[in-house]
Amino acid sequence: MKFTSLAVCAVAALPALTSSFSLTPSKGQTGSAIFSTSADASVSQVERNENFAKLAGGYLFPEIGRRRNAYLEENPEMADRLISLGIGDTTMPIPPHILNGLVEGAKKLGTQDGYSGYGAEQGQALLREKIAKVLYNDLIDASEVFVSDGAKCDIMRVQQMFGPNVKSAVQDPSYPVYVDTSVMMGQTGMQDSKTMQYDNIVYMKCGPENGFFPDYKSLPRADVVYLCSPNNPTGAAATKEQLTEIVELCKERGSILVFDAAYAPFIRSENVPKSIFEIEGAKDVAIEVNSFSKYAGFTGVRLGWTVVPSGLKFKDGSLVRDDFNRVMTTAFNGASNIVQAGGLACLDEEGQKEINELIDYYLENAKLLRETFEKLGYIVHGGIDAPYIFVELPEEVGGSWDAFSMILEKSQVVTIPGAGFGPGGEGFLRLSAFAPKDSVIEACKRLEVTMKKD
Ligand code: PGU
Repeated sequence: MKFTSLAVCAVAALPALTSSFSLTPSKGQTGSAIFSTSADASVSQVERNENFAKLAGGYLFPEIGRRRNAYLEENPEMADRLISLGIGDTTMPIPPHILNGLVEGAKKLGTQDGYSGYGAEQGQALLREKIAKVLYNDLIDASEVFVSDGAKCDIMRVQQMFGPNVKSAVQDPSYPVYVDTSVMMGQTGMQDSKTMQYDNIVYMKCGPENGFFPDYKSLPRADVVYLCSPNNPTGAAATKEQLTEIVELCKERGSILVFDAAYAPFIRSENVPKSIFEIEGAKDVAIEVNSFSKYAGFTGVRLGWTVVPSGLKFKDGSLVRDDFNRVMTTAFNGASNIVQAGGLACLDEEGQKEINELIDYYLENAKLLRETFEKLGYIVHGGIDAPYIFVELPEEVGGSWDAFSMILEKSQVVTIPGAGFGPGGEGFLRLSAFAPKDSVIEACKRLEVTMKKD
């Protein structure tokens, strides 16, 4: 493996963005003056939200896209060779029964009887009931389910509900939305340029040494604890014992657990809960965000849900569900009625069967990726109950952004550097199994050459 000859970008974490938009100065202006002169008609008198100025760079995934595009601009002949194992975006078409649900949902809108306008902001009653029954075995009630346009959007809404005065704890590394939205909400101070951590966030280190599960007990208390299982980016799936421990701890410390179960259908192992509500006492401490994105190839269709238990209370005794309902009714107008029809189709027997087949397909890809790196002598995590594999990089690589650049340049395979998920991700590389099987096989062939150890 040779890293030295490459013009790699040696940054430890996500660097500040150079905008990919072309800002053309208007007549008579110089390029630099466009940002600074008060004579510029486009400069308002509105103060910038200071929290946005704290964000250290752009959002991770567009930054990956920007680097891929920059590479292709310089090497247009490589366009056809490029394989994306970067962003976790589904590639398989929506299977027939679920697709039919969407089509029928759309057709209904063309009939007088079937037409519907603004839906219930919390989602259609039938879909909420089916989610509670089929996915939670009635461990929760339909009235605790809020249907939405996706888990990412719900994480921001949960943050809006909590507001600026809470302290959040995140797994490190973690899906960057938890930290970025905490910063946007004003919960944090600045990012320390050495540790790459934001002030007033509790970073719960998750590495091979603790089985990628946080040791919350030994860390300062937080008001809100974000936990994702199966995990993005590490691919680790928490056991029943681990989840029981964190639920008990949150109860003891008076924290609210926000459990992100977006990858739940990938769980195939025994003793790995698909929902936090399988854990005794979880309804006293936890909210669960979830999504149809990875279940059914709905990343572009957009459908998710959040479960807020009816008994969960804030310190003053008020109900968390009431405030979340206030956010949903005020700033959301219900998921698309067409899409909710697709969601219903996902939850009947045929839909469930189609979903399982899709998941099997991606898990097979994950296995191929895992085996490729293992054969080369790397330590590989994840990829068993999750669509991501997390590869330990040898020290001589220099950094995960270096590895990202090297693989892009030498193999034309897009990956995600672990450092993009927080400082704890440095030294790792995430590869996504969401890709056509042929592409994964081809990527594995190329990686066998590029990642060969000397
Ligand atoms: N939660 C987790 C843990 C995720 O990894 C993702 C997507 C979501 C929620 C988003 O769910 P939606 O229901 O589709 O909103 N993670 C992908 C996509 C990244 C992004 O944020 O655009 C990934 O590659 O990590």
